[in-house]
Amino acid sequence: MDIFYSPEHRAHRGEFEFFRGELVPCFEKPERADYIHAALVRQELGNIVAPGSFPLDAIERVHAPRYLRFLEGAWDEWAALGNTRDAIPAVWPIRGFRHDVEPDSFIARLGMYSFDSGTPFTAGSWQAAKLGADIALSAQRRIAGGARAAFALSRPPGHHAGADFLGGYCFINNAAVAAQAFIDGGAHRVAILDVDYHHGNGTQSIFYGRPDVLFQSIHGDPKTEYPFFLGHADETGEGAGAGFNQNYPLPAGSGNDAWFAAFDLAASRIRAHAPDALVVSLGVDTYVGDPISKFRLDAPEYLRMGDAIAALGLPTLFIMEGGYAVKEIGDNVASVLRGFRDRAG
Ligand code: OKP
Ligand code: ZN
Repeated sequence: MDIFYSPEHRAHRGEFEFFRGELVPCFEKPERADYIHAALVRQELGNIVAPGSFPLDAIERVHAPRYLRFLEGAWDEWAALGNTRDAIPAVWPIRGFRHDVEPDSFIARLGMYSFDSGTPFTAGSWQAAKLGADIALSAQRRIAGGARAAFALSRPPGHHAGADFLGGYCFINNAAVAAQAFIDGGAHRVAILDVDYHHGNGTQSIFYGRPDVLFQSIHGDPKTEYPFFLGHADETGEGAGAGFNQNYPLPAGSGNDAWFAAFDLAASRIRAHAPDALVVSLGVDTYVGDPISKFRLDAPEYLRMGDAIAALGLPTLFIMEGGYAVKEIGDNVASVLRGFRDRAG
């Protein structure tokens, strides 16, 4: 399958994030994509293809224009204030605060458009996030043009980003942008399967009221796991979207069997939806060796995961999300693609 990639992802390079009261080097670092790229080339899993560039319109189909304008100008604004270090949000308008008045203060606007302090905004964050969306759209076009599968190899990830907020290392929701592009290209129904360890709160919120894009997410139980405030089993969609969202929260410590039991439930929902295309939010932070996550999937399970996804028999767009065991991330992602290829041909 074609692998859409650009080394320009390195433009986004956060310095520090808070971890247990300390500033530590960011877990979401450029080496992640470099290691994946190297493993896919080494294992000859596909041709590396440079992405095209798309107008912002396709991104504005799922993100608020004023949020994108803010992201696009954020670094210049921050730098004009005399700053050289990353911008990290520190104040948020929670319950009872106003959301209708956009403040003039940069740090207040950064807070308004974010939900955590773990997502540094750096000099190249906008460029890398926009490139990630271009990679997702390029891969989506390949599938719309008849390919069985494609892989959008990008960072930063996207599934925590909502219509008008960033967080969880995410700025633009690449999976949502791609799913919407399928719909805009004439697809009647799309399914998104989110296998990242963390609940895809951004993706869920974008499609929560819609019946055309089914969302299925297997993740650490938000009662104890990030992003904490969304991702419970009773969130099943609203209005016209009622019944088109399913979450499969599993306790921290869950292993292979529990994970694949949840996968089977998600797979039958996807089959029942009969989508024209499947978007996979591919995080491999379910791996037993992941430093910030608590599932216990062993390396060979990623082959099985790819095989099980291929068995759905759908045009499949893989989009890179999380995975922080950097030394193993390449082989784990390669295993998913190899498992897929060995079944799908
Ligand atoms: C992004 B993705 C560590 C606390 C957790 C946020 C995790 C975001 C994960 N300092 N920080 O879903 O892999
Ligand atoms: Zn994750």
